[in-house]
Amino acid sequence: MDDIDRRDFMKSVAGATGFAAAEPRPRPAVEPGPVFLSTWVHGKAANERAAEVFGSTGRLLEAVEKGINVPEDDPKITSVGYGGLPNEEGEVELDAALMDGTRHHAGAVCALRKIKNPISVARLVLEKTSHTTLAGDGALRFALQMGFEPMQLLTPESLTKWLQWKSDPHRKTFWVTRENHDTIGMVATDGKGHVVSGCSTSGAAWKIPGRVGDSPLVGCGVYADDNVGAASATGDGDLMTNYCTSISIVHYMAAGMSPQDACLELLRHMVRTDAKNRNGDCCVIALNSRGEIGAASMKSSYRFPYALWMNGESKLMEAAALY
Ligand code: SD4
Repeated sequence: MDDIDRRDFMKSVAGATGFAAAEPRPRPAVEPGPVFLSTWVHGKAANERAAEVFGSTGRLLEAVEKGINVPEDDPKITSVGYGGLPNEEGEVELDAALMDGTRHHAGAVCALRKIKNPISVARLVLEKTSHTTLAGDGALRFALQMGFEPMQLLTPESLTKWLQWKSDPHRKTFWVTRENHDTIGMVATDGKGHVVSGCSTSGAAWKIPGRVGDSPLVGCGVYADDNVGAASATGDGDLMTNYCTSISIVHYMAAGMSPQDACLELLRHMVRTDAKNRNGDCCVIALNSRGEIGAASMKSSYRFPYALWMNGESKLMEAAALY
């Protein structure tokens, strides 16, 4: 197919799907410099570490990985890595994914036990194998082969919380409803058009063992394409997985929307298909390869703080809410 035919073909596919084809965009006259955008308050320290690593190595994928390691290592954060709340049997199972917008390829791990840095294991799936996703025992065996140290991921605090939950005869379970939140999602650009998306979580607390949320799924918790931008998501993964949130946002940006409009449009689309989604816990972040950013949550009652590192400045912001 020559170039013109290919463009027409991409446009007709885009029309049929409602999405525009991702054609390379012209670079801006003034490069924006690196930008790091992360979910939640703990995203601030993660961004700062990522910016530091990027400053010393110039490697964006590594910067996002090391940034995400910060909340993974922090036992006080009960939704990510060490100290993350366990499944209903009291075992911590972690999900993570890292996607490189240049290679258009990701590495991911699901339901990984005993290893506190799933994002680093996900990076090695990307770098050292021809696979994209490893799950469960296989993911653990791979991590051990790569030299990761197994450890008890429950902290005294998370064990106490699990015991309290377990002893409550009226406890909520995922056989009925759900609870617990946070997760780290990070999207970044080097300021020269390269983008990366990463996400790491212990998922829904008290989940049914083996449950996989949206975070490690390519197109859901992460998506990155240098021709357009990158997105990530946090909230109710059992809901958001059904909307392939991150790839949808990137496709909205490819169709010409700003990252902010693309985030809001994804949430609007969720409500158009099912009005009950107005009450969903859904938060998304995005940036385009020109360094413009967006962040949105479905409802203002579920406040969504996010963290931005740009031009050497690190700050916390509050996302726009649709309702
Ligand atoms: C999940 N989306 O496993 C994750 C959890 C999360 O804010 O992001 N909570 O469903």
